[in-house]
Amino acid sequence: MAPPKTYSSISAFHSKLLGAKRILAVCGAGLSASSGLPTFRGKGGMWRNHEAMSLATLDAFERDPGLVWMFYGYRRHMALTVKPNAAHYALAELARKVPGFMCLTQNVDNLHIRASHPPSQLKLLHGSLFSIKCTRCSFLQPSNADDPFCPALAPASLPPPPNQPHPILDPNTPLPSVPAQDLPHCPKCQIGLQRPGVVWFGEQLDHQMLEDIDKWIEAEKVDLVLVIGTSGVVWPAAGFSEQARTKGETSVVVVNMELEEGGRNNRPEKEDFGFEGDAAVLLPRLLEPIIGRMVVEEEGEVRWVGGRS
Ligand code: BV8
Repeated sequence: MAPPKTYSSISAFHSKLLGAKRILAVCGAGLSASSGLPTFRGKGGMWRNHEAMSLATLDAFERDPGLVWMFYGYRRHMALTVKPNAAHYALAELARKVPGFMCLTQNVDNLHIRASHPPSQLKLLHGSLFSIKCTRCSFLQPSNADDPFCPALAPASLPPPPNQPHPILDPNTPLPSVPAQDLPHCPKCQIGLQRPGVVWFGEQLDHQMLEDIDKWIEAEKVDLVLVIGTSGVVWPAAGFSEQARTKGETSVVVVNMELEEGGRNNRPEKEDFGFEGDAAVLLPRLLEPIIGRMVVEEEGEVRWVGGRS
């Protein structure tokens, strides 16, 4: 792995970090990439022979709920088989050390939560694979990690043969069609089909959450915005860093495997920073003056040494 190319000096960033009282983070799929979860760009953008984004719509679900549930059954299974990485733990520790830190994530994989990120400093912009809601009465099950979610979705949770891709990913292997009656129905109204508690394209984000984020950004100037592992293509998530900048004297810090990649509002201002490389390698280094160094105990317990008390 090539050493991260830094377009900015880490020491200059560290002095900015140590003076920062209010920090916002906007995270995307790149944050979970080194945990082993595909991003939406490149080959990760396709599921079998479907555009992943085309399956993340109410239309697709109404057209073929079995196919869309197989897609989400697979992503739930994958998210359960991987672990949070050092970047998730670094952000969680930053939240414990900096009360003025707020983390906005587009990721629905629950890895921030499994890294014990304080819930009051975390906003799940696009929901979670592990909350389930009724398409008819909106009855919500906030946390369900059944894998498979129901017997009909078992093919999506099969362990792949060693060193081979998951059989379900092979578009040449026919996907068992799942009739709607075999799909999960609402335990409350007994009628509605259940769906993953994620925000699909064309659907509004949670209104109260958007209001809370707006209030947090507008309350006081934001010193730093960390834009981590996101292509900045999806709205309204892509707009928060510029909104924070409007309060003035804000440095936007992009952490991405490809800094030059298009999409993101790439007009770095002189106070901004850019660090190119794996977020799981870069974030612990960038946040070290505050969070210290991560130590993983035998049983996998994570603790921090050093840093700001
Ligand atoms: C809405 C949940 C009101 C489901 C998701 C304004 C302009 C244009 C379009 C719109 C607009 N306003 C609204 C729209 C429409 C649409 C939109 O933004 N379309 C885009 C595609 C143009 N937005 C919506 O529909 C939103 N709703 O606006 O409602 C409304 C309604 C109708 C019409 C108008 C208004 C709802 C959007 C939410 C959709 N749900 N997820 C699911 O996951 O299945 S979005 C989903 O895709 C993710 O959550 C995420 O947001 C997005 C993927 O983006 P990224 O996370 O950035 O991932 P990506 O793969 O693209 O990039 C990865 C990056 O990481 C890359 O830069 C790569 O270089 C980097 N990387 C890779 N490895 C690493 C790394 N970096 C560091 N380390 C590594 N190791």
